[in-house]
Amino acid sequence: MIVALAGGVGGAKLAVGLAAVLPPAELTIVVNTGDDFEHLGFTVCPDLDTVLYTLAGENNPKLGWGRAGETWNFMNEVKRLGGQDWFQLGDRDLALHVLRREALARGASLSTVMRDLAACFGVEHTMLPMSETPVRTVVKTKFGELAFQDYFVRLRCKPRVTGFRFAGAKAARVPDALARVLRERVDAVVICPSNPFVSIAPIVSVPAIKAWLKARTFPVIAVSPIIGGAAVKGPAAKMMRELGIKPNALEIARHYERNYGNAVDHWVIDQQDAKLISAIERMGKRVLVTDTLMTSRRKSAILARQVLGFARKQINV
Ligand code: FO1
Repeated sequence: MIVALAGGVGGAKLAVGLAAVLPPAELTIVVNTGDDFEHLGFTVCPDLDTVLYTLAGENNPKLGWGRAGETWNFMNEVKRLGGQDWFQLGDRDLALHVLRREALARGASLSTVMRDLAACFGVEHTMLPMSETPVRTVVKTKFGELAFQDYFVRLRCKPRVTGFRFAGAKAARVPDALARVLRERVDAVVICPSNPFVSIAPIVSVPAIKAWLKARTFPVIAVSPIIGGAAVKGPAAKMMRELGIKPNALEIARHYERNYGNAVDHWVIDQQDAKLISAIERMGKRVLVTDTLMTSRRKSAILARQVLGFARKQINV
């Protein structure tokens, strides 16, 4: 069983690659829910929906979120009627939000709702929320705290960050299906090239996941989300600079070491960062250098195959 920890666009892309090379029985994708929030009466789950739409081939590659071929009549009308329009919900995306709200209101768990929605989209691979209960990323700035979507969308990542916290993490309860995976034999964990602060950190803040990684007997392979000193998409490099960390693959490896102890055994970095190999190896890690820029589903599958081959080499040691 391979377990992938994923959030955001980078996470969704590698998840698609892993799903292309592994059968459903051999892959579990654990998805960040720290971006989630209540908005217009809906429980919005951006990373779960991005992974779902990307696995289904229904994602909007231009926006990096929501559905392909989207129309915006609902949002235009919300705006005309004086409602909040800073967070855009497309008409096709809206159907999923209405049905998710209905199911949650009936008492269905988030993992059940996502499992049923995945089935509607023909997605056979298992994608699980990191927690059935709310865990919300709070962004700390010099001027106070911001809910994640206020920071990310409403304020377009402009505020300088000073730190993060994950409200609800202590009480987080993993889905039963994930609790079973955490008890099963796992071959390796792949940390997808997602934002370490607001995609991976929330997942690792869930007590059952944190304890599982600490007591692990399997290798953990992380793919750097920083290529050549910049994030492929999103605010990861900006956040690193604001936290006084030089945005490069080496500093990402050091960041994980500082924050999660020896939680990552080996690193996959981009060929643009080959000069950093020896410094990362001096940390006691093995390094795979390859083209990590996933500009197509084919490239995602190629990277996934390389990451799995690299992981398998570590399993037999
Ligand atoms: N990101 C934006 O920058 N602007 C939006 O209007 C927006 C709407 C939106 C609607 C549904 C959804 O699932 C995601 C959406 N996102 C939007 C992305 C969202 O902010 C994610 O949290 C980020 O992609 C980070 O993962």
